Amino acid sequence: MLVSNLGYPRIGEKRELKWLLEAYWEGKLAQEAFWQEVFSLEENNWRRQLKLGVELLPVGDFSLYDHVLDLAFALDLIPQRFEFLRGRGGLELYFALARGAEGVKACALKKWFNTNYHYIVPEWEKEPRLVTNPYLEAFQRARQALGVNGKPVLVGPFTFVKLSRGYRDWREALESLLPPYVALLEQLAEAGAEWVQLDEPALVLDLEREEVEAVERTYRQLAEKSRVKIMLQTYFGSLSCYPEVMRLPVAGVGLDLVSDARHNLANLEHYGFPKDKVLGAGVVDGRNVWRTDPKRALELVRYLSGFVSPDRLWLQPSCSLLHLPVTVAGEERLPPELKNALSFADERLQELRMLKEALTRGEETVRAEIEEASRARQALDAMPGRVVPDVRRRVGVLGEEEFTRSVPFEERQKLQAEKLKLPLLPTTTIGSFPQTSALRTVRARFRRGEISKQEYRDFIRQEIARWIKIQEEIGLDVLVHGEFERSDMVEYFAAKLPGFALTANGWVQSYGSRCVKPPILYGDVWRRESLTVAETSYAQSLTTRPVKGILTGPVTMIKWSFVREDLEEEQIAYQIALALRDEIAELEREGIGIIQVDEPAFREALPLKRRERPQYLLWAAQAFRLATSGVKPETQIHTHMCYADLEEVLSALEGMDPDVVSVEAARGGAELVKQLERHGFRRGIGLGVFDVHSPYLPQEEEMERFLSRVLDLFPPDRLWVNPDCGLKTRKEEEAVEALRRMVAVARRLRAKLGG
Ligand code: THG
Ligand code: ZN
Repeated sequence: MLVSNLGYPRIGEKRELKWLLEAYWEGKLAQEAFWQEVFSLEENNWRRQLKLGVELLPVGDFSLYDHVLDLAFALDLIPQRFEFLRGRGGLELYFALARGAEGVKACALKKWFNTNYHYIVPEWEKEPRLVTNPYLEAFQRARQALGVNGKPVLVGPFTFVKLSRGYRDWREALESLLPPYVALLEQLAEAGAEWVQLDEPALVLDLEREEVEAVERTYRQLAEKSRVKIMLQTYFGSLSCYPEVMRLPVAGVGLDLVSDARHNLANLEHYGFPKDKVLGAGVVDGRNVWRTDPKRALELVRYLSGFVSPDRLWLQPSCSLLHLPVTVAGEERLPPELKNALSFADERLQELRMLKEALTRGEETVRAEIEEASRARQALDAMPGRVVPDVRRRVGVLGEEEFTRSVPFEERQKLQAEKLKLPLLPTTTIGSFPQTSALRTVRARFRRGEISKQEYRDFIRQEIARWIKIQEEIGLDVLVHGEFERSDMVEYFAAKLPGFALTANGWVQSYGSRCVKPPILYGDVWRRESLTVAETSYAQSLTTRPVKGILTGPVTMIKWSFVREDLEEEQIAYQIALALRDEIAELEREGIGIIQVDEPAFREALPLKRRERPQYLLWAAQAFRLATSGVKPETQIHTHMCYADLEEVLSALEGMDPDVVSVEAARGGAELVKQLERHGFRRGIGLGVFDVHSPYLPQEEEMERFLSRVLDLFPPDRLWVNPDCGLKTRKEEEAVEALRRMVAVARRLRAKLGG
């Protein structure tokens, strides 16, 4: 029985990788020094894992930006538009794909399955071929530095194809990957690697018959042609082609026995486990932060021992630990009962070692640790705030009327038009404006206690007032306060809502050097104080134009946090929804007539398996309605989603019963409008007419052409004009100029329409 790890957080305990990357990009760190520091971080990560008892050390999972990009790069899948950069060396080219370069757009970022991690989408403009082998290099570094025979980790061919774009035919693409994979594995075998972990999370998706057959073909050939042992690693759910995968000639199969474990276990029970393979048993959670229940985990492993002999059993996390912060140590500001009940990456590895000890040397040897873990879990359950009877009662008695607006949309539309008196094609923004370095400095000083709460608040108010003026000057129709009080919206709301806790240093990589610090939702959620009323109504007091209130919806609050497991997500969503409902009622009382509840995570929260989607969509839409349906008919409810790819969630969008939806539309917007019309979606729709993530200013002609096209398909009285997302990441001058142009376009079209 061995302790194996699938991947470790790259970013470093103190976000060392972030600082190195940013220093290098800013030209403050020379390339040689950069590499040296990066390798030392990588080595440090290895040492930590070894010290914590990892026996099969993942190598090559560390990445300067993203592991999917690493593989695309090794396979020379460099789009033509970057070719002119080749002369500048590998590192420049690599970062250009990730971040763009002068006049050249970066490759797309997409969510890695249903996580909050983004990968770089490989673009296939030509045949892949192996040009470098970063896994071999990492393997050799580990051996040289530590004398360890590491386990190289890379994305497997099927998942790689699934995540890529630009090939003509996926079958051909998969086929074309065989030679470079064989070469890559051969180099590893040559260097003395015993095992290679090929990550195939795509095998937990719903697969077509033809896809399963292609997977079988690919792995048969790979296994046949390579001397290294293949651990075919799956995660993020149960394997959707269990019997087929078990028949493959690979040396091991890794299963996620935490998320959706039921199905994997049922398959194990039904089909058994092949005698010729190693079972990589994902028995501790790589996605969530709760300490493992050692008794249950031991029971699970004992059960597995009935199917596979101990020498063929690896204990491992359910997926890479990339999705967890590094360590709980140092989180002294958390309530002790909560801190004790948590397990981040390092603690997960300790749990694995403890399980191994218990199973190989007897439970007595780790009796104290087992008892301690059980006690910690009980203490969590007994924590104040874990169960708040009033909250449970309120959710328990919800009736249909709390989920339903008093009048249907068609009538509301008329009442809202009368009250708001907006022009045709009203212009607005999504909520956030650029956060200046002055603001960030003031916030940091406030956090350090160098300035008072009053001074901090005054500064925020100044920013709000300044931007109300700017928005009036630009001529926007519906204003926002600008969200200057929020660094990260989820963190901001979590800080105010009982039931959430914030860590001091619980960073998780989101993409490249960017990290988030997901709140920990451990208790019942309720609204103790106003969340946004002060800032929003202050903004409204400065202008006669309507100011739109901006909140974050229940699904996004859940999806971007680490969430308790003793209560169904549906129930948690209703608790959050009720807190928002009270906030919205207060905003309404304060004279706010338009309220936007953002759900940017609505789509990524969609379960990977189709069979689980209808239920999710139902409660997710209900939670939104619970939050928003208490308002008067003339109060207008908006929602915002950060993408145009709405096909999967269209029916739920209707079920949310919003008055206006704003979406990204800069690409494929006309298609989206047609789709919405076809589905009979008769609400207001705000089309993102420019891409806020691009540093290039939008052209008026382009926006005008786009909107004119849309107006051929869509009634002008339900069309809004806005950027495709918040403007937080833009520079102030850029944001102002882009909005000016947007308003100019809207006005011209309005004149044409005779409005
Ligand atoms: N909030 C949260 N999760 C998210 C997003 C968010 N996940 C998806 C998407 N948005 C991710 N996008 C980003 C964009 C910017 C940053 C992180 C994720 C970012 N982070 C700062 C950094 O790494 O320097 C840290 C921010 C801070 O100091 O709080 O810039 O909007 N929860
Ligand atoms: Zn957005």
